[in-house]
Amino acid sequence: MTTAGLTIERVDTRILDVPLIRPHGFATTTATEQSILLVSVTTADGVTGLGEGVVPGGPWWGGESVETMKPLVDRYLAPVMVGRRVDELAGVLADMEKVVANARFAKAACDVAMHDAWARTLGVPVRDLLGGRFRDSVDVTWALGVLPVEAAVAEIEERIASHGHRSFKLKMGAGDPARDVDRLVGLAGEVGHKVSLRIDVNARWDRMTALTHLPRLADAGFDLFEQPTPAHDLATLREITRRTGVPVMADESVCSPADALAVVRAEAADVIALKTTKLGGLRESLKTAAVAEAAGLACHGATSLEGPFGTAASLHFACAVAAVSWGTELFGPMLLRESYTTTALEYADGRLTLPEGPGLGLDPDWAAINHFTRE
Ligand code: MUC
Ligand code: MG
Repeated sequence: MTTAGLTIERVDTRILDVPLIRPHGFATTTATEQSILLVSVTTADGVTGLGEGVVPGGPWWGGESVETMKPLVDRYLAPVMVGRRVDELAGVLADMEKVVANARFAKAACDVAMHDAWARTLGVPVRDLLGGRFRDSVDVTWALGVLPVEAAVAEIEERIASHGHRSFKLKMGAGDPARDVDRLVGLAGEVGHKVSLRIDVNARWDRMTALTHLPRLADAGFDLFEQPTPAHDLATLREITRRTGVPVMADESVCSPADALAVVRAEAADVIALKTTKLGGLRESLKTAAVAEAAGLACHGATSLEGPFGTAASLHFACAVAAVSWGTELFGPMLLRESYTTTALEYADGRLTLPEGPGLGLDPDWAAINHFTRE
């Protein structure tokens, strides 16, 4: 390895469309495939690192989509990276801020690809660049889309039997709140005694709706309320935290270290959904986790339904950072009907184990990638 060899020679991007094993219903849309912007960074030494630009099912979540990310990377972010060393991450990210504001999902793909290339060049796992070994595996919560009670119970029973999951997240916010709550209270009656249940409303309820209906879910034994109300309204999030006695997780409210500080100051949540995608990558995620840890808030290793490379990046992060102490939901690759890596991530007994090997620990299956590449 030479220092000149660390220099980024090219950045390539392509959009993959990968079918899901079953439709995944969110509050305002249902996904049947996942689109992924695959960013590859290649150095003068011929080392290639990969990152994924991924949002959960489209721009409804945060305004970015693979279709917005690709031109931003191709036209604005790639020129910042080309000619720079892959170990100049802080400098490259600072220079990216001069040409592109926000666009954190797009920047995350670039940040992860650079981490992968840098770690591969050094022959170490990405975890070593994030502080080194803290844990080797993480607990994985499975998320169900919006489903009727019978179908949800059947899927939970199947996931317990097949993969040993012990915690489940249920999407809400799609229908009439009272009926939605009836549905989940019924579900809790069926399986709540043997698994942990959480909800995610994706910020779709207003204050009155949340304060009216969440107590019923608290009484039914739900263990966590994820982002019941809009991202900016920290006062309502705090009220919910105070009134229901169930931990509240901030997701849409925390897309940066500064957002985390605002949630801490407002005492608006007990847990922060730490997504390396929405936060703009691994370095910004380290800053966010530090804010949370200093304030005594737990972090949950959350997902935007990334594929294997994006999930591996979040797994390396969760295995390096003590503050990711409230489990994870890094199940994305299991929701994809097929993969595009030569080896698969190891899911067993409701847990995910860090793969061996340099970089992200996964290698691309280019034939599969070509198959899923959008023309
Ligand atoms: C979100 O809002 O948390 C994570 C799991 C899921 O079903 O949706 C994603 C995004
Ligand atoms: Mg969420």
